[in-house]
Amino acid sequence: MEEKLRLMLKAAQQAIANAQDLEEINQVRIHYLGKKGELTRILRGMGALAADERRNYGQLANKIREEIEEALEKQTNVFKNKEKQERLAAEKIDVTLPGNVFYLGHLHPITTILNQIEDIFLGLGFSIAEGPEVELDYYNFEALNIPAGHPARELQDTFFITPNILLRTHTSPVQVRTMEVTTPNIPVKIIAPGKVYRRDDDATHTPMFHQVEGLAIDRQITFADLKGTLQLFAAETFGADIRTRFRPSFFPFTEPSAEVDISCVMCAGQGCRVCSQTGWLEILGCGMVHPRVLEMSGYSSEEVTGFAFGLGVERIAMLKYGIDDMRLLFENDLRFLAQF
Ligand code: 2NL
Repeated sequence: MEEKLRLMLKAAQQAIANAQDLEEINQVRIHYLGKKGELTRILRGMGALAADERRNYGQLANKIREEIEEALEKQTNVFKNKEKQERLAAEKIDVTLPGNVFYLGHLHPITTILNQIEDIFLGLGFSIAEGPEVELDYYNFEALNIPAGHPARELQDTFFITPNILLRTHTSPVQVRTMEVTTPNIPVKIIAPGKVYRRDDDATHTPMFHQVEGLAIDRQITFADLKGTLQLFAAETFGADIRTRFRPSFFPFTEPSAEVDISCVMCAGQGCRVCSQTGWLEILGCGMVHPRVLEMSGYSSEEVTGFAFGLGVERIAMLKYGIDDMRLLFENDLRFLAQF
């Protein structure tokens, strides 16, 4: 009997050692300790023994059951640990690996320059005025001293929607509208930034571009105020060392009129390819508001004077960033845009 039990223990230990996983361990448990298992079968055979023998073998059988249970539990833990190690290994992350790169967008260079220009004039006490891009002929031409048949209308190459409605060719109509609702109040100090449209398309012209126009009206506004304002704008935009030059010019809505050049940003005035060896770059047009323009919008040209100017944002951006083709700004090629 004892021999039987010891052999069974040996066989069970062997089977536990050979088990490959938790499932096989469970099979071993059922085979030896289950209701119809080996141990139960041997214990059943003890019915024929004497009482004291039965007690001895009973005790031995219990000890052996405990030993098998212990061996089973030990091996179960081994497999459970192994499983846990494998799961941890699978979940392990290498924190030294480079992360995923998320490419952030940024403002379009025109928006950046527009914001900078607005900040400069806000700092000088100007307010921002806005108006429609689809305009009436009156606000775009008539009120700016450009009557029907005026050669400037031909030159502007306007996109007409109806004979009376058009895409604004400059942001001046915004200032006209502002004067109309403000008169006779002074001072007026506004800038009008926004999109404008002209039938033009080459390396230095796109059919849509951005303008900032400025207007100041008050008693005794002089050309000196205009010069000081634009010199300050040029210095803030291109650097403190920049020089400006005012050349006589003509616009129907200003008298006198001037074009403003800055010393070349590439060669500082020495003469180079960018400034066509002149040392100067044209950046904007300006002048004293024509008395007729003031009167048409309800101001007395006897009591007030004003200055006005207009600049192309793309032109400023091209000079600041060294861009040689304006069309690049609107092709939305990220290889180009990501550089700014
Ligand atoms: C240029 C020239 C200019 C103005 C725009 C203006 C507006 C009003 C009255 C008078 Cl309401 N003048 N604007 C004046 C002079 C020049 O723009 O070459 N722009 C790119």
